Amino acid sequence: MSVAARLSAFALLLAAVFAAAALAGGLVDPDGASDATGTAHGATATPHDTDGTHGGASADAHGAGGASDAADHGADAGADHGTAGHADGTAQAAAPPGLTAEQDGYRLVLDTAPRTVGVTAPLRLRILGPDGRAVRRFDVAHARRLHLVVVRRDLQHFRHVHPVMGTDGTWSIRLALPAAGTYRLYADTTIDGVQRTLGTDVQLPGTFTPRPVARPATLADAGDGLQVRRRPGPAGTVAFDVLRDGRVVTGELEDHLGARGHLVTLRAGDLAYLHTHPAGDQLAFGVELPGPGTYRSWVEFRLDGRVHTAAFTEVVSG
Ligand SMILES: [Cu+2]
Repeated sequence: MSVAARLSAFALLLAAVFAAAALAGGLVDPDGASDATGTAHGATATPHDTDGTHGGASADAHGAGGASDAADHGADAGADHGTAGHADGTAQAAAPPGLTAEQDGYRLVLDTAPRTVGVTAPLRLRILGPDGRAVRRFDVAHARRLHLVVVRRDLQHFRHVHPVMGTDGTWSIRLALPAAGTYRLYADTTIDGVQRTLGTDVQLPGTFTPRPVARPATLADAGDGLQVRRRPGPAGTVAFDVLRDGRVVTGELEDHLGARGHLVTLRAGDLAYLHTHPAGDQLAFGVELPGPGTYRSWVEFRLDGRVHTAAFTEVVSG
């Protein structure tokens, strides 16, 4: 056997071992190396958008269910669709995004976070590149260079905000976390065309009373007298109708950060992260859930110049 032949035999063996390990861990993506599809994993996204009026910082913040401090829904910046998939061609497609603070040498460092329940305080983070220095050049994906999703680990208190970057690469925003507990923080970025979502936790001291994930339902409240109804969409998608006084208003939806809507889905337990955008003009999303589990999704859309959020639970049995 030549050296080359032996090497490739070894590579095959390694691949088989990794595949077996991945199967054992139940982490196999149903599509195999599907990170390049750009539907769920790759799609970047974006949301909320508000020009923040916090303390003069121009960060924007938007809370679900009206829990946001200083949320004031401003106009979108120019939309730019940078829906890059994980086009790095590596074989790391098995794990869903958002589970680690480091990926491909890029690392999320949380410098400052709120420490007191209900008190608006700075949150500062940096994304360090493979050279160990703060990345300062981010691609614009859905009108923002960084999308920050914050949610308590029991899937309550969802927030989607947009920090502002300083010249040294530090991203800051002022926000208040409404209750004690451990929050998961996702920094959703695109750098050189590759989208990555890095995650870390923030602990907020106090008496923590976990709440169960809401039971699956087809109708959810979106505030301001609006409701959202979930239904099967075309071609295996999941679609949402926005209702006002029981009437569908989907046709009047406005663009929100470069898309008709946004869908963030988290898996209960490990909090794997999926961020999806509709392919067309409707709120219809091709979500590829990575396996059995309970999932909580927040659909975000803009109507009457305001961003609205409705949350849904889905249980996928194994
Ligand atoms: Cu965003």
